[in-house]
Amino acid sequence: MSYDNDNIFAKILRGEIPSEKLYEDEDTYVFMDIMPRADGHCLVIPKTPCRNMLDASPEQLTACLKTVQKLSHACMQAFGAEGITLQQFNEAVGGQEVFHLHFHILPRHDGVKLRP
Ligand code: DGP
Repeated sequence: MSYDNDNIFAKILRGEIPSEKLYEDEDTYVFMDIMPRADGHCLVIPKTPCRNMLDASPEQLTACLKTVQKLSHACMQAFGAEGITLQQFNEAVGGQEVFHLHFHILPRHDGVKLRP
């Protein structure tokens, strides 16, 4: 499967579409999900082209997961969360809608279900 340079997250990385940035480093970018299923729902993406986890290099996965852990701690503190749900979809049949690798960070509170 190929990488489409015109996917929405590639446009966000190029600054062609606005995003609510939470964090950035040399390898990764984090921004709020436009359709949040929990307070603080954000997305971690690599800055380099990558269709999904199946297409990722070890370096891209390592960089993303380091940022996922860092931002999970930050979200726990910022949103007073008691836990984190991670979600990551691969290919349309696996639930993927935007074809640039991303990890959903979903801060969780006791008794509060994820919004649909
Ligand atoms: P999925 O590929 O199934 O993980 O879904 C893509 C997610 O990306 C979904 O939760 C909504 C979010 N999303 C889609 N378009 C935009 C956008 O333009 N901006 C932001 N911030 N999030 C988006």
